[in-house]
Amino acid sequence: MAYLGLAIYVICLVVISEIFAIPPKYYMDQRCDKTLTIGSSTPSIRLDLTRYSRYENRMNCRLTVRASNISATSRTRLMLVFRKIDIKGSDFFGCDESDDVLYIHDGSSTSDPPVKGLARVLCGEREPVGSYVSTGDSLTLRFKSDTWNTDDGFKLLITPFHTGSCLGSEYRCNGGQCISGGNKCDNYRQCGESIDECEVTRTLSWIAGVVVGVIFILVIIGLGVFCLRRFLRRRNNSGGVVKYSAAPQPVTAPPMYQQPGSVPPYQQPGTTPGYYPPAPEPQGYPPQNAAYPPPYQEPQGYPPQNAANPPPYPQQPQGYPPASNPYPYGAPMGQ
Ligand SMILES: [Ca+2]
Ligand SMILES: [Ca+2]
Repeated sequence: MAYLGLAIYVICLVVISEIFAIPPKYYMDQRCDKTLTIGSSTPSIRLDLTRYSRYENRMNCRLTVRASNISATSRTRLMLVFRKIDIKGSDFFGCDESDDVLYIHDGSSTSDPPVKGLARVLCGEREPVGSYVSTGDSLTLRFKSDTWNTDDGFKLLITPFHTGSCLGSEYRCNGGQCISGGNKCDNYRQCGESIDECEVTRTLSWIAGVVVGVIFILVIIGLGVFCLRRFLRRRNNSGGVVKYSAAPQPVTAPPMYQQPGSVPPYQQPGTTPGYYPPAPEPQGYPPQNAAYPPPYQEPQGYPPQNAANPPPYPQQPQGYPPASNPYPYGAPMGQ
């Protein structure tokens, strides 16, 4: 819990520095062909190539950064530290100036020489280690990109400094540079080393890195297990794979069919010695307690006895001729 609390403290420090822009952040692609002056009250600045995740194609941007020079004791030179660089070209064996590259000149013009210690052309993903200083009060950066394939760009930390005797409010780097005391313990390494950061800050940063790394690994493992179980469940549901259990399960025999009135086979008592359970009572048809079939009903006669209006029985047909005149056309001969 103690480590977690320290990690939260460092994370909060980073979040607060981002919210309040400490040190202030500038984006080079928003200040092309301009000069950015760092005031005497500004301990240092952050300079990113772009605020977006990737820079644009066909860039040709130049920016001069200058330290204010208002008195003889002012911090009139600039110290440069790389926080990140991601400028990948098509040539994996070196920087090709026809691809995406960065130039940093020691002066206010692109015709000035590169900063001492840095290559004339910068690219790749491995940021130069340590700090690099100007001889004057200015640095000029130029970034150019070709027509395809972009990357993250770069992130720099630029700090005004002077040499000689440091004031009480200043901090001295190992290289003898006097920087503003406001740079101390702010979670940014303006000296290019860790000496301008407090011991506790470095420890907390290391712990926070470990905690974040462990959480990241656990999340990756959890996602992997979740995806694997989901995949296996889908495959089993599709019927393509028969799922076997770890231990064999007993198979239940199907129920034996019983002929009505017969004795089930293999249960003939008395054929061999031993105990035989009584044979089950054969089930007749219909079962005695079955609700179906319904009881026999007396057929209904015709006409129904309880009919309301039974039709009359047909009358006896009338004879012809009538009995009162048996010979309407005359008596037969001989009578
Ligand atoms: Ca490119
Ligand atoms: Ca610092």
